[in-house]
This record gives sequence, structure tokens and C-alpha cells, in this order.
Amino acid sequence: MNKSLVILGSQWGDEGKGKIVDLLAPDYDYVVRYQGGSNAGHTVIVGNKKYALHLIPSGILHEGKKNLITNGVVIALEELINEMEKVREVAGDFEGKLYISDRAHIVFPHHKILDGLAERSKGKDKVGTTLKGIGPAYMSKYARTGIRIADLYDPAYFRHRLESSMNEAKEIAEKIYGVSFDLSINKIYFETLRMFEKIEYLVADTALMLDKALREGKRVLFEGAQGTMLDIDMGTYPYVTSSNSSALGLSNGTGVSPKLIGQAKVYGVSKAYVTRVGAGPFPTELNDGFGQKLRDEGHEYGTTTGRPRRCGWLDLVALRFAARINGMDGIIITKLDVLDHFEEIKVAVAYEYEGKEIRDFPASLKVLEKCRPVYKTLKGWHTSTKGLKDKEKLPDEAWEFIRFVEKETGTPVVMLSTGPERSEYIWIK
Ligand code: 2SA
Ligand code: MG
Repeated sequence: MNKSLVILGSQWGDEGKGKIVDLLAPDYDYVVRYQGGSNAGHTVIVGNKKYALHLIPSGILHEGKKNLITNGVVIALEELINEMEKVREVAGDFEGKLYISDRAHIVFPHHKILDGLAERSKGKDKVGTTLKGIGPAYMSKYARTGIRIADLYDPAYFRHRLESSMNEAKEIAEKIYGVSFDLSINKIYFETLRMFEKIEYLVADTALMLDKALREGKRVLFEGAQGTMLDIDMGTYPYVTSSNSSALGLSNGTGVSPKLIGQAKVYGVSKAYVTRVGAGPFPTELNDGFGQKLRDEGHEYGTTTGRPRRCGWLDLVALRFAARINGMDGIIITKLDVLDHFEEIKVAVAYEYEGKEIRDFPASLKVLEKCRPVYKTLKGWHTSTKGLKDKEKLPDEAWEFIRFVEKETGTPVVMLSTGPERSEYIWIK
């Protein structure tokens, strides 16, 4: 069972999980997406082509893998189908390769509209969502008005659920946001059923499949989306996504017992610094030349929107927290080479709050706002680590950086990524 591995973000997303999952996928039989939806953006480079995957597990770009989208994912059918078309040139036929949970909830157009309206009404308090309808889709799920893939097998029942769901959304839009939208229930009903026809052959009881696979000792790679600090329960609430994007989401997102799934290894991916898109607390954020330098050297602009990412020094308070709640067996550091260009490198080891030192990530937004990072300054290495594949060639100062991260988080650094290409990495454990 320890043959299974979880790869998840240990920061605020965009840690480079896509590349790592792609790199490791050849060693696994199954690749599983278990939470979030098309708000994820996993970039994988194959040959000279770049694929941005949002819903389909990255294992689809490899031969002979079973890729599962399990019950914890919210699925926009039109986006799933578009993505299938994009990867078809590599994947070929999807039969036996892609499985979609019959318990997964569907993201409908009215969820996307509500996402936009909610953001607009929040004004300066907006979360900065991806506007993919994720929050409203999970709202429907928890309000028990959601529609699941399994509901599409019975068109009359689906019609009934869709009518309630859309009428409710229209009412919310009108009464709360003072906006009316004219989506046709009929049109969405028929379009959804048409789309369902295209994917029906992929629908499965993925919880049952996974339980069996794990008991048989199959190798399963779990592909987390977003990052630990965006987790609905443990992240920087309310500036979070609407799913459990930490390891806490593994069991509820797959429908597999925590006892069984808990035997997998967990590796958390962390940039050598921190970035965040969207609003919310970010204690080590740099609004100065250093922040801009990280942005420039790291090309820190959103993949889909092109939004500049907020940048700052590595935050070991947050990483220590991520290591704990995820039970991380190892840290994978990405974009180490971006730090090649700095004379000195800072890392936050604690926060100072009202004259006291805090080492454990606090819950309250109000406390976080007043936290000032306590930095340890490390020496830069003034040499290129870009594309390095040999750990013997790592400069001493880079080793000091790695050892320091390990000491402060109590977690070994197992791998470094030194560039965007599949081949640019070093196993150091
Ligand atoms: P949402 O849309 O409701 O999940 O947004 C809520 C917050 O979660 C953040 N969030 C993300 N942050 C980084 N990367 C994400 N995924 C994509 C990527 C984004 C993309 O990997 O690049 O393709 O542009 C992601 N998804 C959600 C979001 O910024 C809000 O702060
Ligand atoms: Mg990303």
C-alpha cells in the first residue's frame, strides 16, 4: 500500500504539481483527481507541446494508466469534453483510461453566473476566484440541491432537479444581487443530456474501483489541486477554495476509507519562495523590488488569466503547518533556480504578533493581518542551478537552504525541480 503516493500543493497553489505528477506517473497504475474542478491548471510539457489540464488527471498523457475523476471533484461537462478533445491526440481512445465518478457533482452555467455575482457584490472583499463556478457548485452540493452524474441516468428526475436548482439560482440572482439572467432550462437540460451521451461510457463507481485497486496493491498516484493553504477547513478562510485541498480531502473526495488511503505516502510541493493569486493573507509578501524580481525571474503570471502573482519569501510557518496537517513524508522544492539571482535569501521561521513569537499558523484573519514575519537570512549561491540534474553539483549554500527547510519543518526534502522540462529535477533522498 505504501506504493501509493499523494502529490499536493503545500502553499497557495501553483507550486508546480503538474510537472511532478507527470514526472512520476510512469511508476503508477492509477492517477486520481479527488477535489476541486476546472479551477485547477496543471501544466505539462510533452515534447514541444504544452498541455494545460484542468479536470483530467495528468496521467492521461501517459500510456496504460487508469485516470480517475472521483466523487469529490465538481465537473463542468462542457469543459471536460473540451479537454478530452485537446488531449485526444496523445490519449487516443479514453475507454479503459478515464473513469468518472457517478457520485461527482456537476457544475452548471448558473453556478458560474453566481460565482461572478458573488464576487462582484463583495467589492473590495472579493476572494479573487477563478470564476469557474466552483464555490456555488459546492454550495449546491452541501445544500443538497446539487445534481450528480448518476442523476443523469433518469432524465425525468434530472429535469426535476435541474428546474429546482436553476429556479433557485435565478431567485438568488434577483433577490440578492438584483440581477436577472435568462438561461433556458430547456436548453441546458438537452445540452447536458447530449454531453452525458458522450461520456456515459466512462462513468463508474470509482470509490469501489479504488478500494479494490488499493487492496490489490496497485500503485495509485493522487493528484491534489490548488494547495493546502486554500483548504476550506484549514486554509486562510474565507480566502480559500471550496474543497479540502489538503490531504484532508483524500478520503471524502475518493470515498475510500481513511484507514486504507492513509497508508499512502504524502509529498508536498513547495516553491523555494511563495506565490499567491487572488486575495487574502500572505505574511511574507514582498511589495518591493525583491517581489518584482521573484515575479520576473519566476515568470509568475497566471496561466489562464495572465494575472501577476503576488510573490514573497518562503514561509516556513505555513510550510510547517502544511507538513503537519498533511502528514507530509517529504517536500518537493520547485523553482529553486529562481533564487540563483539573489545575494541573500530570506525565509520566515516565525511570526511576530503583538510582541510575541508565533510558530504555528493562526486561524484568525485578524491575527494574520498583524503578523510580521521573523526572518532568517541565508547566503545566496550566486551560481546557476537551472536544469541541474546532479546533486553533487548543488552549491553548498543551496544545501544549507535545504537543510534549514528540513530542520524547521521536521520533514525531509526529497526532490528538487530545477526547470520546467520533464528532465530537470534531482532526487536528493
Ligand atoms: P475558486 O475559483 O473558488 O477555487 O477560487 C478561490 C481561491 O482559490 C484560488 N485558486 C487557485 N490558486 C492558484 N491556482 C489555481 N489554479 C489554477 C492554476 C488557476 C489558473 O493552477 O493556475 O489556471 O489560473 C487556483 N484555483 C483556485 C483562487 O485564486 C482564489 O484565491
Ligand atoms: Mg497551477
